[in-house]
Amino acid sequence: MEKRSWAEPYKIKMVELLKMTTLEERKKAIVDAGLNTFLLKSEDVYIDLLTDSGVGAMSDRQWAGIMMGDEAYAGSRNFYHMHDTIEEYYSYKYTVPTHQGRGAENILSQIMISEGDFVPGNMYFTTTRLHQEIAGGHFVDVIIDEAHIPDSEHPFKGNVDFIKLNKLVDEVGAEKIPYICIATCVNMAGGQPISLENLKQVRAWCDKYGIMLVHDMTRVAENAYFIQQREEGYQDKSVKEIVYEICALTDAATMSAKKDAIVNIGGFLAMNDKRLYEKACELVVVYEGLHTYGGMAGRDMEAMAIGIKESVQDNHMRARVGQVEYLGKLLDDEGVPVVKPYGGHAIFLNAREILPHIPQKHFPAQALAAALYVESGIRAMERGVVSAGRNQETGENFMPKLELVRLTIPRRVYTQAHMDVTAESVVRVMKNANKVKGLRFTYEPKMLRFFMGRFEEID
Ligand code: PM9
Repeated sequence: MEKRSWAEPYKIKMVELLKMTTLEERKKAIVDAGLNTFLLKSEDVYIDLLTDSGVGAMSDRQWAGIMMGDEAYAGSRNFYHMHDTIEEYYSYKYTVPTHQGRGAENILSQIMISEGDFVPGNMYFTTTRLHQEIAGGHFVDVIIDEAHIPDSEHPFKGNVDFIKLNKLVDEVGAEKIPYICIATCVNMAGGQPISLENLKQVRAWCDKYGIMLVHDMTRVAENAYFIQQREEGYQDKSVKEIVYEICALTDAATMSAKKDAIVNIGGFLAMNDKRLYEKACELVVVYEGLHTYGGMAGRDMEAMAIGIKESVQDNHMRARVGQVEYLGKLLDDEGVPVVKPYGGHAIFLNAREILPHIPQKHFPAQALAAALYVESGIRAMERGVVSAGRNQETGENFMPKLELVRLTIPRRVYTQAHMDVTAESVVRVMKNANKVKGLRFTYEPKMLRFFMGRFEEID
């Protein structure tokens, strides 16, 4: 077969210099950080694969847009540009800007959820579930079982399981379900897409029960790319067309624009219903800012409008996902256990298999992320029992089937050689896996403990 590589559709105009550290410096840095990669100083990190959130490289057009910021308190022209772009590319009629994704989740949860409600979703996300719980709701996982199996090759692990969804309605009644929250390219499952076929069925299910369909569209373009590559009937459609089709099936959306829309800060809540929009406007002025900026500067709204247009280009997506796949294949070839199929934004290491001697209660993924940093200065993120947190009612730890370390690739930032170095480092850590020790908390925050929790090794 003819080979076509995924080279980037851009060239590099400016570079950010990195500090190289010694092994001794890294050992000290990780202990100072309580063995939590979130608490490392960025300047002590060589290749930063903590997250793809707010860390993408903006284009020359986006930087030019920054200079066009209209910093009026009210009615900035950049807001209208962003608003119109969201309607044109994502279909939603009304947009309420927020400082980032969780700002939108807070407002939506406060409006929609009453004490004792249930919110089904295709796997939890940390901030999303917390806002649902703060509003008095309970999250219910309705993703297909394959999503919890790291080496299942199901092409659409983000799909909804209707047996689980129907069981929930039978048990609690449709009136206790204010909405269903569907994420595109499900983060905690390993960046796994939902198919359009499944999403259309969710739409029909919502119509049948009169339940609203909310879209966590943080990584919608990556999901659209996978649909183009994998779902029958979509090979000739552009990512842009598929993105629009996905959004048009849903009633409202929360967006962390720091991911797919390639901006350093920003998000929004968008919807088609005017009443919901009016309620959201009432709350945005309390928590975020006026309804025409919601916590963002004019320049940031401009960068977002431009970023949205760039994010749905087929060439961009091919290179974006191509780079993630490139890292996945390197690791796979070396026998490193990773979540399959490869995700859209990250490669997830299966810490259970890499560190079989550490039981889940001693946080193998947290320990693996710390060990990788010490080995080479690469910063990854735990996505296992620490991230899952505790059941707010029983106080027990959630014990997720997936105990993963996420190597998250920022958009348009690192080169193929950085991916090579990353894969080599993971292999070296794996070869010395028996030296990695389990951990315990020395400080455990009550909420979102993965951000600021501190740990020590258990001898
Ligand atoms: N995701 C990530 O690194 C950043 C914070 S959590 C470590 O993956 C989804 C699917 C997300 C997400 C953030 C948010 C919240 C909502 N939904 O971070 O508030 O992946 O902009 O968005 C992170 P904000």
